[in-house]
Amino acid sequence: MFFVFPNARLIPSPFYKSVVAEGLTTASIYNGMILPASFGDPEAEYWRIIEGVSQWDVGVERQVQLKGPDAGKLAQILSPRDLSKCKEGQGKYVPLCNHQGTLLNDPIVLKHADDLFWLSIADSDMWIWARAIAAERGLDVEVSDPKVAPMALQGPKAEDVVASVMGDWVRDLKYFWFKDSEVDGIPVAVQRSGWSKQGGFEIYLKDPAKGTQLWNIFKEAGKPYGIGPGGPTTAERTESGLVSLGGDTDSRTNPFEVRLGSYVNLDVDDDVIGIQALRRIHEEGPKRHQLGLKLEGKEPAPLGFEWENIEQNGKKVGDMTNCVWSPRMKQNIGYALISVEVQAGQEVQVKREGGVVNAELCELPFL
Ligand code: THG
Repeated sequence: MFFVFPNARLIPSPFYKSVVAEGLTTASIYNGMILPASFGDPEAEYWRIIEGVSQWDVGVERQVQLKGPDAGKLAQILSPRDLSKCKEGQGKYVPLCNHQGTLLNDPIVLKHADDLFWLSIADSDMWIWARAIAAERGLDVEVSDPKVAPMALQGPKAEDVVASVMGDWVRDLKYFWFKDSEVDGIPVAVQRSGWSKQGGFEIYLKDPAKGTQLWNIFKEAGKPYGIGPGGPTTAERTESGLVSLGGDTDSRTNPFEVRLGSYVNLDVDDDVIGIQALRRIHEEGPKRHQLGLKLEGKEPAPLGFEWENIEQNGKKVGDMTNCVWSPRMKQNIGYALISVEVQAGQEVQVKREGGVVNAELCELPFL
Protein backbone atom coordinates (compact mmCIF):
# COMPACT_ATOMS: atom_id res chain seq x y z
CA MET A 1 0.00 0.00 0.00
CA PHE A 2 1.40 3.35 -1.04
CA PHE A 3 0.09 6.59 0.38
CA VAL A 4 0.99 10.19 -0.38
CA PHE A 5 -0.26 13.02 1.76
CA PRO A 6 -1.91 15.32 -0.80
CA ASN A 7 -1.15 19.03 -0.83
CA ALA A 8 -1.28 21.80 -3.38
CA ARG A 9 2.50 21.76 -3.85
CA LEU A 10 2.53 18.20 -5.13
CA ILE A 11 0.96 18.10 -8.57
CA PRO A 12 -1.07 14.94 -9.19
CA SER A 13 -0.52 13.11 -12.44
CA PRO A 14 -3.77 12.45 -14.33
CA PHE A 15 -2.75 8.76 -14.07
CA TYR A 16 -2.15 8.82 -10.30
CA LYS A 17 -5.41 7.04 -9.40
CA SER A 18 -4.64 4.39 -12.00
CA VAL A 19 -1.16 3.62 -10.72
CA VAL A 20 -2.41 3.43 -7.13
CA ALA A 21 -5.11 1.00 -8.32
CA GLU A 22 -2.35 -1.00 -10.08
CA GLY A 23 -0.60 -1.45 -6.71
CA LEU A 24 2.16 1.19 -6.73
CA THR A 25 4.75 0.38 -4.05
CA THR A 26 7.78 2.58 -4.81
CA ALA A 27 8.07 6.06 -6.24
CA SER A 28 10.34 9.06 -6.37
CA ILE A 29 9.81 12.80 -6.73
CA TYR A 30 10.47 14.53 -10.04
CA ASN A 31 9.43 17.99 -11.26
CA GLY A 32 7.21 18.43 -8.19
CA MET A 33 5.30 15.25 -9.03
CA ILE A 34 5.29 11.57 -8.06
CA LEU A 35 7.24 9.31 -10.43
CA PRO A 36 6.06 5.70 -10.08
CA ALA A 37 8.99 3.28 -9.97
CA SER A 38 7.71 -0.15 -8.95
CA PHE A 39 4.60 -2.20 -8.33
CA GLY A 40 6.21 -4.75 -6.05
CA ASP A 41 7.98 -7.07 -8.50
CA PRO A 42 10.98 -5.18 -9.95
CA GLU A 43 12.35 -8.32 -11.64
CA ALA A 44 9.14 -8.99 -13.60
CA GLU A 45 8.78 -5.27 -14.34
CA TYR A 46 12.31 -5.20 -15.79
CA TRP A 47 11.76 -8.24 -18.06
CA ARG A 48 8.47 -6.82 -19.28
CA ILE A 49 10.38 -3.83 -20.69
CA ILE A 50 13.00 -6.09 -22.29
CA GLU A 51 10.66 -8.75 -23.68
CA GLY A 52 7.10 -7.42 -23.66
CA VAL A 53 5.37 -4.13 -23.05
CA SER A 54 5.27 -1.95 -19.95
CA GLN A 55 2.88 0.92 -19.18
CA TRP A 56 4.35 3.98 -17.45
CA ASP A 57 2.87 7.08 -15.80
CA VAL A 58 5.50 9.62 -16.82
CA GLY A 59 3.35 12.68 -16.19
CA VAL A 60 6.46 14.03 -14.43
CA GLU A 61 7.85 14.79 -17.88
CA ARG A 62 6.13 18.15 -17.85
CA GLN A 63 5.92 20.52 -20.79
CA VAL A 64 7.29 24.05 -20.92
CA GLN A 65 5.15 25.58 -23.64
CA LEU A 66 6.56 28.42 -25.77
CA LYS A 67 3.85 30.17 -27.75
CA GLY A 68 3.98 33.28 -29.89
CA PRO A 69 5.86 34.85 -32.81
CA ASP A 70 9.25 34.43 -31.06
CA ALA A 71 8.70 30.84 -29.81
CA GLY A 72 11.24 29.38 -32.23
CA LYS A 73 13.72 32.12 -31.46
CA LEU A 74 13.46 31.42 -27.72
CA ALA A 75 13.78 27.65 -28.22
CA GLN A 76 16.99 28.24 -30.18
CA ILE A 77 18.41 30.77 -27.70
CA LEU A 78 17.89 28.21 -24.92
CA SER A 79 19.45 25.35 -26.87
CA PRO A 80 23.01 24.89 -28.16
CA ARG A 81 21.68 22.28 -30.61
CA ASP A 82 20.79 23.72 -34.04
CA LEU A 83 16.99 23.65 -34.34
CA SER A 84 16.80 25.49 -37.69
CA LYS A 85 16.00 22.29 -39.60
CA CYS A 86 13.53 20.94 -37.04
CA LYS A 87 10.21 20.35 -38.81
CA GLU A 88 6.64 20.58 -37.53
CA GLY A 89 5.86 17.23 -35.91
CA GLN A 90 9.52 16.55 -35.13
CA GLY A 91 11.15 16.17 -31.73
CA LYS A 92 14.82 16.58 -30.87
CA TYR A 93 16.79 15.69 -27.76
CA VAL A 94 18.66 18.82 -26.62
CA PRO A 95 20.93 19.85 -23.79
CA LEU A 96 19.99 23.18 -22.19
CA CYS A 97 22.90 25.03 -20.57
CA ASN A 98 23.52 28.17 -18.56
CA HIS A 99 26.01 30.89 -19.52
CA GLN A 100 28.87 28.81 -18.08
CA GLY A 101 27.99 25.86 -20.35
CA THR A 102 26.70 23.86 -17.38
CA LEU A 103 23.82 21.46 -18.06
CA LEU A 104 20.48 22.68 -16.68
CA ASN A 105 18.19 20.17 -18.33
CA ASP A 106 18.00 17.70 -21.24
CA PRO A 107 14.50 17.89 -22.68
CA ILE A 108 12.98 16.62 -25.87
CA VAL A 109 11.94 19.69 -27.88
CA LEU A 110 8.67 19.13 -29.74
CA LYS A 111 7.98 21.56 -32.59
CA HIS A 112 4.22 21.79 -33.14
CA ALA A 113 4.39 24.90 -35.36
CA ASP A 114 6.67 27.88 -36.00
CA ASP A 115 4.94 29.64 -33.09
CA LEU A 116 4.40 26.67 -30.75
CA PHE A 117 7.05 24.52 -29.06
CA TRP A 118 7.08 22.22 -26.03
CA LEU A 119 10.16 21.47 -24.01
CA SER A 120 9.45 18.07 -22.47
CA ILE A 121 11.69 18.48 -19.47
CA ALA A 122 13.76 16.44 -17.07
CA ASP A 123 13.86 17.31 -13.37
CA SER A 124 14.53 21.05 -13.01
CA ASP A 125 12.36 24.16 -13.21
CA MET A 126 12.70 25.46 -16.77
CA TRP A 127 9.65 27.75 -16.72
CA ILE A 128 11.54 30.21 -14.48
CA TRP A 129 14.55 30.06 -16.79
CA ALA A 130 12.60 30.35 -20.05
CA ARG A 131 10.52 33.29 -18.77
CA ALA A 132 13.58 35.13 -17.48
CA ILE A 133 15.48 34.69 -20.74
CA ALA A 134 12.43 35.70 -22.83
CA ALA A 135 12.02 38.88 -20.78
CA GLU A 136 15.72 39.78 -20.82
CA ARG A 137 15.89 39.33 -24.61
CA GLY A 138 12.62 41.25 -25.17
CA LEU A 139 10.95 38.34 -26.98
CA ASP A 140 7.28 38.16 -27.92
CA VAL A 141 6.46 34.73 -26.49
CA GLU A 142 4.32 33.31 -23.70
CA VAL A 143 5.87 30.64 -21.48
CA SER A 144 3.30 28.40 -19.80
CA ASP A 145 2.50 24.95 -18.43
CA PRO A 146 -0.12 23.41 -20.77
CA LYS A 147 -1.01 20.63 -18.24
CA VAL A 148 -0.07 17.85 -20.61
CA ALA A 149 0.90 14.45 -19.21
CA PRO A 150 2.80 11.72 -21.07
CA MET A 151 2.06 8.03 -20.58
CA ALA A 152 4.69 5.70 -22.00
CA LEU A 153 4.41 2.24 -23.56
CA GLN A 154 7.87 0.71 -23.66
CA GLY A 155 9.19 -2.60 -24.89
CA PRO A 156 9.30 -4.63 -28.13
CA LYS A 157 5.53 -5.20 -28.09
CA ALA A 158 4.65 -1.53 -27.48
CA GLU A 159 4.23 -0.78 -31.17
CA ASP A 160 1.58 -3.49 -31.62
CA VAL A 161 -0.36 -2.20 -28.62
CA VAL A 162 -0.23 1.43 -29.74
CA ALA A 163 -1.12 0.46 -33.33
CA SER A 164 -4.11 -1.55 -32.10
CA VAL A 165 -5.46 1.56 -30.35
CA MET A 166 -4.37 4.36 -32.68
CA GLY A 167 -4.04 2.66 -36.09
CA ASP A 168 -1.18 1.35 -38.19
CA TRP A 169 0.01 4.87 -39.05
CA VAL A 170 1.94 4.93 -35.77
CA ARG A 171 4.30 2.28 -37.20
CA ASP A 172 5.58 4.88 -39.69
CA LEU A 173 6.50 7.47 -37.05
CA LYS A 174 10.25 8.06 -36.99
CA TYR A 175 12.18 8.41 -33.71
CA PHE A 176 11.00 11.47 -31.73
CA TRP A 177 8.43 12.39 -34.44
CA PHE A 178 4.88 12.88 -33.22
CA LYS A 179 1.35 13.48 -34.41
CA ASP A 180 -1.78 14.95 -32.81
CA SER A 181 -4.65 12.53 -32.63
CA GLU A 182 -7.65 11.35 -30.57
CA VAL A 183 -8.58 8.20 -28.68
CA ASP A 184 -12.32 7.90 -27.96
CA GLY A 185 -12.51 11.69 -28.19
CA ILE A 186 -9.55 12.20 -25.82
CA PRO A 187 -7.02 14.63 -27.32
CA VAL A 188 -3.47 13.25 -27.41
CA ALA A 189 -0.15 13.57 -29.22
CA VAL A 190 1.59 10.29 -30.07
CA GLN A 191 5.37 10.22 -30.27
CA ARG A 192 7.90 7.46 -30.86
CA SER A 193 10.06 8.03 -27.78
CA GLY A 194 10.59 7.04 -24.17
CA TRP A 195 13.30 6.69 -21.58
CA SER A 196 14.41 3.19 -22.55
CA LYS A 197 16.22 1.73 -25.54
CA GLN A 198 13.70 -1.09 -25.96
CA GLY A 199 11.48 0.91 -28.31
CA GLY A 200 8.11 2.42 -27.66
CA PHE A 201 5.82 5.40 -27.68
CA GLU A 202 4.64 8.20 -25.49
CA ILE A 203 1.00 9.26 -25.50
CA TYR A 204 0.81 12.90 -24.37
CA LEU A 205 -2.58 13.37 -22.71
CA LYS A 206 -3.92 16.90 -23.35
CA ASP A 207 -7.04 16.67 -21.14
CA PRO A 208 -5.98 15.96 -17.53
CA ALA A 209 -9.55 14.92 -16.64
CA LYS A 210 -9.23 11.86 -18.90
CA GLY A 211 -6.23 10.10 -17.31
CA THR A 212 -8.04 7.07 -15.92
CA GLN A 213 -9.95 6.55 -19.15
CA LEU A 214 -6.79 6.74 -21.28
CA TRP A 215 -4.85 4.45 -18.92
CA ASN A 216 -7.60 1.81 -19.10
CA ILE A 217 -7.86 1.93 -22.89
CA PHE A 218 -4.18 1.01 -23.26
CA LYS A 219 -4.30 -1.46 -20.38
CA GLU A 220 -7.15 -3.31 -22.11
CA ALA A 221 -5.49 -3.18 -25.53
CA GLY A 222 -2.26 -4.48 -24.03
CA LYS A 223 -3.77 -7.53 -22.32
CA PRO A 224 -3.15 -9.92 -25.25
CA TYR A 225 0.50 -8.76 -25.16
CA GLY A 226 0.93 -9.27 -21.41
CA ILE A 227 1.08 -5.55 -20.58
CA GLY A 228 1.69 -4.53 -16.99
CA PRO A 229 2.52 -1.38 -15.03
CA GLY A 230 6.11 -0.23 -14.64
CA GLY A 231 8.30 2.82 -14.74
CA PRO A 232 11.67 4.00 -16.00
CA THR A 233 14.18 1.53 -14.54
CA THR A 234 17.71 2.34 -13.45
CA ALA A 235 18.81 -1.12 -14.62
CA GLU A 236 17.59 -0.80 -18.22
CA ARG A 237 18.59 2.81 -18.69
CA THR A 238 22.05 2.16 -17.28
CA GLU A 239 22.62 -0.87 -19.51
CA SER A 240 21.44 1.32 -22.40
CA GLY A 241 23.67 4.28 -21.54
CA LEU A 242 20.98 6.93 -20.96
CA VAL A 243 21.87 9.94 -18.82
CA SER A 244 19.79 10.91 -15.79
CA LEU A 245 19.97 14.65 -15.21
CA GLY A 246 20.70 15.43 -11.57
CA GLY A 247 21.64 11.79 -11.01
CA ASP A 248 24.67 11.55 -13.28
CA THR A 249 25.27 15.31 -13.44
CA ASP A 250 26.20 17.88 -10.80
CA SER A 251 26.28 21.67 -10.65
CA ARG A 252 29.39 21.85 -12.87
CA THR A 253 28.72 19.17 -15.50
CA ASN A 254 28.84 20.23 -19.16
CA PRO A 255 27.35 18.26 -22.08
CA PHE A 256 30.75 17.05 -23.36
CA GLU A 257 31.46 15.28 -20.06
CA VAL A 258 28.35 13.11 -20.26
CA ARG A 259 28.40 12.10 -23.95
CA LEU A 260 25.98 14.82 -25.07
CA GLY A 261 28.57 16.66 -27.15
CA SER A 262 27.02 15.37 -30.38
CA TYR A 263 23.89 17.38 -29.50
CA VAL A 264 25.87 20.65 -29.32
CA ASN A 265 26.41 22.59 -32.56
CA LEU A 266 29.30 24.95 -31.95
CA ASP A 267 28.40 27.11 -34.96
CA VAL A 268 24.96 28.22 -33.73
CA ASP A 269 24.52 32.00 -33.39
CA ASP A 270 26.40 33.85 -30.68
CA ASP A 271 23.13 34.73 -28.90
CA VAL A 272 22.58 31.09 -27.85
CA ILE A 273 23.03 30.85 -24.09
CA GLY A 274 26.27 29.18 -23.08
CA ILE A 275 27.67 28.80 -26.59
CA GLN A 276 30.80 30.89 -25.91
CA ALA A 277 31.56 28.79 -22.85
CA LEU A 278 30.86 25.56 -24.74
CA ARG A 279 33.22 26.58 -27.56
CA ARG A 280 35.93 27.30 -24.99
CA ILE A 281 35.35 24.04 -23.11
CA HIS A 282 35.42 22.13 -26.39
CA GLU A 283 38.66 23.79 -27.46
CA GLU A 284 40.39 23.25 -24.13
CA GLY A 285 38.99 19.72 -23.94
CA PRO A 286 36.73 18.59 -21.09
CA LYS A 287 38.43 17.52 -17.84
CA ARG A 288 36.08 14.63 -17.08
CA HIS A 289 34.30 12.01 -19.15
CA GLN A 290 31.62 9.41 -18.55
CA LEU A 291 32.52 5.72 -18.70
CA GLY A 292 30.88 2.49 -17.64
CA LEU A 293 31.94 0.54 -14.55
CA LYS A 294 31.71 -3.24 -14.20
CA LEU A 295 32.04 -4.01 -10.51
CA GLU A 296 33.28 -7.17 -8.85
CA GLY A 297 30.79 -9.06 -6.72
CA LYS A 298 27.72 -11.21 -7.21
CA GLU A 299 25.22 -9.48 -4.91
CA PRO A 300 23.09 -6.46 -5.95
CA ALA A 301 24.63 -3.35 -4.36
CA PRO A 302 22.79 -0.25 -5.59
CA LEU A 303 24.00 3.31 -5.05
CA GLY A 304 22.34 5.22 -2.22
CA PHE A 305 21.69 8.95 -2.08
CA GLU A 306 25.27 10.01 -2.78
CA TRP A 307 27.98 9.55 -5.38
CA GLU A 308 30.84 7.28 -4.33
CA ASN A 309 34.53 8.05 -4.75
CA ILE A 310 36.58 6.29 -7.41
CA GLU A 311 40.30 5.90 -6.79
CA GLN A 312 43.27 4.75 -8.81
CA ASN A 313 46.60 4.08 -7.11
CA GLY A 314 45.13 5.51 -3.89
CA LYS A 315 44.21 8.85 -5.49
CA LYS A 316 40.69 10.12 -6.18
CA VAL A 317 40.07 10.25 -9.95
CA GLY A 318 36.29 10.56 -10.16
CA ASP A 319 32.85 9.62 -8.89
CA MET A 320 30.51 6.70 -9.37
CA THR A 321 27.21 8.48 -10.13
CA ASN A 322 24.97 5.44 -10.33
CA CYS A 323 25.18 1.71 -9.65
CA VAL A 324 22.64 -1.03 -10.24
CA TRP A 325 22.39 -4.80 -10.66
CA SER A 326 22.10 -5.71 -14.34
CA PRO A 327 19.82 -8.72 -14.78
CA ARG A 328 21.18 -9.32 -18.30
CA MET A 329 24.88 -8.90 -17.44
CA LYS A 330 24.48 -10.52 -14.02
CA GLN A 331 26.73 -8.03 -12.28
CA ASN A 332 26.65 -4.57 -10.75
CA ILE A 333 27.20 -1.85 -13.35
CA GLY A 334 27.49 1.89 -12.98
CA TYR A 335 28.64 5.15 -14.48
CA ALA A 336 31.90 6.88 -13.72
CA LEU A 337 32.27 10.64 -14.10
CA ILE A 338 36.01 10.53 -14.13
CA SER A 339 39.22 12.33 -15.12
CA VAL A 340 39.96 12.09 -18.86
CA GLU A 341 43.39 10.77 -17.88
CA VAL A 342 41.70 7.54 -16.84
CA GLN A 343 40.58 5.34 -19.74
CA ALA A 344 38.29 2.45 -20.65
CA GLY A 345 39.99 -0.90 -20.03
CA GLN A 346 41.66 0.28 -16.82
CA GLU A 347 41.00 -0.94 -13.28
CA VAL A 348 39.79 1.39 -10.53
CA GLN A 349 38.64 1.06 -6.94
CA VAL A 350 35.25 2.27 -5.73
CA LYS A 351 35.12 3.28 -2.06
CA ARG A 352 31.79 1.78 -0.99
CA GLU A 353 30.12 1.66 2.40
CA GLY A 354 31.02 -2.00 2.85
CA GLY A 355 34.62 -1.54 1.69
CA VAL A 356 36.67 -1.09 -1.46
CA VAL A 357 35.33 -2.76 -4.62
CA ASN A 358 37.41 -3.30 -7.75
CA ALA A 359 35.86 -2.29 -11.06
CA GLU A 360 36.78 -2.26 -14.73
CA LEU A 361 36.09 0.80 -16.87
CA CYS A 362 34.41 0.40 -20.26
CA GLU A 363 32.82 2.50 -22.99
CA LEU A 364 29.04 3.15 -22.84
CA PRO A 365 26.49 1.84 -23.58
CA PHE A 366 26.95 -1.56 -21.93
CA LEU A 367 24.37 -3.25 -24.19
N1 THG B 1 10.16 11.51 -22.64
C1 THG B 1 9.68 12.77 -22.67
N2 THG B 1 10.27 13.77 -22.03
C2 THG B 1 11.37 13.53 -21.31
C3 THG B 1 11.93 12.25 -21.25
C4 THG B 1 11.30 11.21 -21.93
N3 THG B 1 11.95 14.55 -20.64
C5 THG B 1 12.93 14.26 -19.65
C6 THG B 1 13.84 13.14 -20.03
N4 THG B 1 13.07 12.02 -20.49
C7 THG B 1 14.73 13.61 -21.11
N5 THG B 1 15.87 12.79 -21.25
C8 THG B 1 16.05 11.90 -22.30
C9 THG B 1 17.27 11.32 -22.43
C10 THG B 1 17.55 10.47 -23.48
C11 THG B 1 16.57 10.17 -24.40
C12 THG B 1 15.33 10.70 -24.23
C13 THG B 1 15.06 11.59 -23.20
C14 THG B 1 16.85 9.27 -25.55
N6 THG B 1 18.09 9.26 -26.02
C15 THG B 1 18.52 8.37 -27.09
C16 THG B 1 19.97 8.06 -26.82
O1 THG B 1 20.62 8.80 -26.08
O2 THG B 1 20.46 7.08 -27.36
C17 THG B 1 18.35 8.95 -28.48
C18 THG B 1 18.80 10.38 -28.64
C19 THG B 1 18.91 10.82 -30.09
O3 THG B 1 19.50 10.05 -30.88
O4 THG B 1 18.49 11.93 -30.45
O5 THG B 1 15.98 8.59 -26.05
O6 THG B 1 11.71 10.04 -21.91
N7 THG B 1 8.58 13.01 -23.36
